Amino acid sequence: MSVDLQEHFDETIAHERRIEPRDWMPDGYRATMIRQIAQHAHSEIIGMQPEGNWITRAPSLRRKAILLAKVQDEAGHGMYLYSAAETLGAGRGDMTAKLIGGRQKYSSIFNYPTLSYADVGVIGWLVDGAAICNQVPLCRSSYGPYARAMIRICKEESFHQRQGYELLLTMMRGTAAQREMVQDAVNRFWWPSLMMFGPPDADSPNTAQSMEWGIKRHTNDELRQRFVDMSVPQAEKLGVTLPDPLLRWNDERGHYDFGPVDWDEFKAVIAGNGPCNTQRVARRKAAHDEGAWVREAAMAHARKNPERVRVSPEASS
Ligand code: BYC
Repeated sequence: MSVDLQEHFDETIAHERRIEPRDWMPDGYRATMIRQIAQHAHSEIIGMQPEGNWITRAPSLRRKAILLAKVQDEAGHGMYLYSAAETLGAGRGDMTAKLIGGRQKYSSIFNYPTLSYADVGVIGWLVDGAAICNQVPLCRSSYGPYARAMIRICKEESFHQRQGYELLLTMMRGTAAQREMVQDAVNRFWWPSLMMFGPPDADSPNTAQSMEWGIKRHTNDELRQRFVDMSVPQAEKLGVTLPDPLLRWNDERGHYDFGPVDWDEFKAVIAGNGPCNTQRVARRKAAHDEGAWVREAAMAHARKNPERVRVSPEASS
């Protein structure tokens, strides 16, 4: 590695300019970007499952159309993100194999079951809300293709969040049983939503380096706090109780204090032992296997029309 290349990289980061695929970058930066983008892409794709569970049982045509559009958006997000990872030399087939083999992660949140239609609303409100909190700063991430993908993703996530909140407002204006369903869903999803931001800063092995490289713009704890501060007034307006007896405004800090997150549960979930890990990965593997003929057909088509279609050899794996 020449000193010039390292200097150019450091200067690009220091001046808040973007690293592009053609640029030299340290191996560690490339590996970190692939790790984060692959994990993010896998989350979007696995994230289709919990909500997809309710498409055939949506309570009205309108709700079904909204949910279908949302789940399709998640597929699109996964595709932009896999493409962004490919610009770093990662192969899509390889990333999928790593996901299925448990060698790459996806967000812990998608290992919880969706037990009622209120969960669709709560996922929109809290899970997409947490995603927005985490992802808006990533629009300024130092790796160009990732930052640009995040701009579109965040716009769509913000529609997702609103549809969830609107669904919940509607249910809260309904019957006592509907209000109970919403409260039950909030009780189940609140703590796992806080875990989406990752381990506490003191136990986060990647944060310091990722902040230095401009990949992450805020620490896990900063974003978690921002999410809590944002959610409390929304919960009040909705008329639900957040399941944390220690949640209260702290005048001195200018933030809400909140109770301890169960990090043992988080560790178990990311180690593969959450309520739905096995089912989620098995479903992903089955979908991948069932789609083999589509990939083969696309490759056969590409071979017949080499001028019109340019695909990477990786697409067939
Ligand atoms: N779940 O050093 P840390 C969505 C892992 S998609 C699982 O803090 P980092 C949506 C972490 O990977 C949501 N694993 O890591 C989709 C690392 O392990 P490895 C996904 C987690 O990377 C559809 C280890 O723990 N969003 O919102 O600096 C429908 C130590 O952590 C989790 C993204 O991926 C977790 N929650 O920070 C609706 C956003 N947390 O990789 C919604 C982009 C941590 O060393 N990603 N780990 O084996 C990020 O912002 C960062 O990667 C994280 C973690 C904040 C998640």
